[in-house]
Amino acid sequence: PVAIQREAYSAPAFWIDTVDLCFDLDPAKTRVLNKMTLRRNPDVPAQALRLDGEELNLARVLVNGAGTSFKMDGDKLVLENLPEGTEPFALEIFTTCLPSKNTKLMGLYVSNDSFFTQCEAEGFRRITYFLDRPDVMASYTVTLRADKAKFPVLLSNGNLVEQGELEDGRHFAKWVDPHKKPCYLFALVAGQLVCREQRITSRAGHDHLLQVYVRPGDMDKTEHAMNSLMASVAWDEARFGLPLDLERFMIVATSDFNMGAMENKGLNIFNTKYVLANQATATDVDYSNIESVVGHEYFHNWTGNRITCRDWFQLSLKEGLTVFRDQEFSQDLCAEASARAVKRIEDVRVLRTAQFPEDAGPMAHPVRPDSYIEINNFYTVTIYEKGAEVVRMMQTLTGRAGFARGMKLYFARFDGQAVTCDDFAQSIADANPESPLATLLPQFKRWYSQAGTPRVAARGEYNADAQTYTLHLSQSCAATPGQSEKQPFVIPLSLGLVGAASGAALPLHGTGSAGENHLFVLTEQSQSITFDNVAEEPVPSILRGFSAPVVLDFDYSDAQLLTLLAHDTDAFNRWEAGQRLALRSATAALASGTNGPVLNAAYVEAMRAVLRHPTLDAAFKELVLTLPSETYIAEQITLVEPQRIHTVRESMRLQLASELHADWEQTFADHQDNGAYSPDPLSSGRRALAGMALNFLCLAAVASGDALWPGKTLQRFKDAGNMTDRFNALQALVGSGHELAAPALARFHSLFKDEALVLDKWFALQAGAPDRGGNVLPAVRQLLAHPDFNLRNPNRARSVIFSYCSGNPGGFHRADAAGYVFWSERVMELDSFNPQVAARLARAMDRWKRLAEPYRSAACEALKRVAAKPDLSNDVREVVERALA
Ligand code: BAL
Ligand code: ZN
Repeated sequence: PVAIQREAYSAPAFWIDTVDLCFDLDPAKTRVLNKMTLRRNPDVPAQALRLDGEELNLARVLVNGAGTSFKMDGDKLVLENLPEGTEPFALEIFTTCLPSKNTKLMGLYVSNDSFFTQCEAEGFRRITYFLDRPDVMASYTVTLRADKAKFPVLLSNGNLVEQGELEDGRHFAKWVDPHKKPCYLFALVAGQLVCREQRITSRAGHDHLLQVYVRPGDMDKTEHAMNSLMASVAWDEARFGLPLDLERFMIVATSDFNMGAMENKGLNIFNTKYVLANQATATDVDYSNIESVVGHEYFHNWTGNRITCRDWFQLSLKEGLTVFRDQEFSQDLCAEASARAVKRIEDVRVLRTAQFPEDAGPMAHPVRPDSYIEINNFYTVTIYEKGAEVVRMMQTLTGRAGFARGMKLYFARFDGQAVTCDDFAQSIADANPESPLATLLPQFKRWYSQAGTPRVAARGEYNADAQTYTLHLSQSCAATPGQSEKQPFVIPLSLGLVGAASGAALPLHGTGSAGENHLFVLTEQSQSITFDNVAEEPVPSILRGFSAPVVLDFDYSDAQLLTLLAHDTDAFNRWEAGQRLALRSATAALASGTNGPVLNAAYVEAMRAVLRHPTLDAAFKELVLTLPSETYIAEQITLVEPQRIHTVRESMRLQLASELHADWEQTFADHQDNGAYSPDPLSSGRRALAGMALNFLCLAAVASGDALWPGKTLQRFKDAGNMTDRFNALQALVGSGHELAAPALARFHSLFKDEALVLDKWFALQAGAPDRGGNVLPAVRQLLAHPDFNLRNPNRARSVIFSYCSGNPGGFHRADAAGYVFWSERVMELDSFNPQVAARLARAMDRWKRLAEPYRSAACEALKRVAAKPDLSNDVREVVERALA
């Protein structure tokens, strides 16, 4: 396979102005008549038209109504004898495809007897021959014809302009999209679906119809998605002045979907996981995910659809920006500042546990990559979450109002176009000429071009006589594949000082900032900043709110961290202080090899103080009491012994469970909600903390042999009025390894055997359970043989295989290599029908080179076994070859 290079971009040789598609939908063989008008691009030397296609059967090609010669070059359809000049001409292509045999779930496929499409990034070529690239934007008219009884609902992008009956029990619907779009935003849906409808009037006074389509039987799970959609429409108009530009906006849910959801113009197609929720079947986390994914896809309507990407190297132009927007949306929906802080901590946790390892591993790539073999492999946490952090830093450097001004300029300049990350950054800077972003723009854009996570090393000096405090800061960034040297980044550091003795927020003098917070922009390799009139020795609170996606190295003493944990006015750094303390204990235990208690008394007492704190939010307490994950701990050390990390972390959990036992009992008692279920952040936080208490109480009970709490937990599992409480109770039994877990799991299965998304949870909980003597892998193998397991359904495959290989390091990294053998078998098995999902699973081995023996050699062998498979997809090949390089 050949790598595609960003630098090799050239404009298309032809433009496609209009596309008229007519589908005769039949699962076994669908006929597609594609009538286009094209014209040569006068800016590009005259050349043949080379159309993309994949797994299509070509029946006919007509140019201006007449037959024409053509040839095939691999998958491409090449037309050389086209009219000269730049006048439009008509091209008609008739093909067939096989939706029921489409196991890749890219292009047109069948799920539960309904038709769906997925075209991003390069799926449209599996529907018809086309210039399948995002800078070719066309106007679409789509006619769908199908058996009326089997496919009563026929949907495509835009507005329904005509529908009616055909012969033989068939019917048709014709849709016209009023907006030009790249083909990756094309969609169609046909099937037996029902819909929840809502009419709304925008702030600007326009009427719109919102619809959420699901399978019959799922209507009672659509209210939250609809509410989230309405909130999204209102938010984008209020915050960014971006209204809904369509009369009708549709969301359709399918249970077979490679991704989370897809922002097709006016016809979003969603994984059921991010649509369906009621209190009996969905947890608070599900509710919150639905809100952000519905928001995310809706916000793409402007950031992605109205302005799209020139090429796929610019993917973060729409994804980073849209993740930033969905994060802001969820924060803005929080009524309380504390809930906003909790959301920020959750987002940072994802970045640090998933993106930082990516940035340090074989798949490291810049936010705007320079090359790829398979674009599907670049829908990554770097493009999405790090990309969002880059946008967030732009907002930090220009201010909230300044950033909104920049967005306005971006739309004024580029609405309706396919553009680049440079175009976006330039717009934000140009709208804020006085801002540090404008003055530092070329350097700031290194965030787009340089991969790797920068480290900021900080050192403080307090001069009690002069009452000055100086922070010495320096930055560095390790080499990443293809980038050995890094230039300094622009790093906005939000800073404050906390009195070491008093715990007070100290006023900042000498910085030009009034108040207790200062934004210092680190641009050089090393810089210092001095604060005046610092009346007492301070503890620096650096990188407040995680103001840049960097690792901060500061040699805090335990006492300093305890001060920040108790007093910092910045909630993020308060949480971070607790994480640092826990991490420090874990790494010390790993280094010393001790089998004794890992956590010191001061830490345990600090956790007790947090639990008992009268005013802190429950959600915040739950975050503080959550120990750093095994994956995150592993990232902090050079030679990783996964079993040792698992043992150390389990012993930390047990210590928190037993030493805080009375506090957990009190916490559980204090966080009972008997009112109506509501998934709002405050109530969710209370349930999360109560669930955590139950987990620790069961853990302690298993250790002590006490039967009280497991019994109470089983009762709560039975009586729970919502899925969050029920699942937390089940998790407490499974997580503690108590014998009541087995009957509870059996009961849970029988209660929810017809609820696919709930069964996914049931599978995932078992595959992700804490390993005890190597018991998880045999359980996982049994789960694969369960009648409800179906490898072809991505959600189900993820629920077992990914939960084990990527989400359960203690169970996966076995000294006997059986976990890696299992991984290689599943990657190859999945690759034979769905390379995209297989390549995701392949990423579970990214960090193998840091493993200690015998894991390292065994992992390498497993990777080589996969790489040696002759008919491996490009998707998996790119991942495993990079891992082995
Ligand atoms: N564009 C692919 C799915 C998403 O990021 O919204
Ligand atoms: Zn997106």
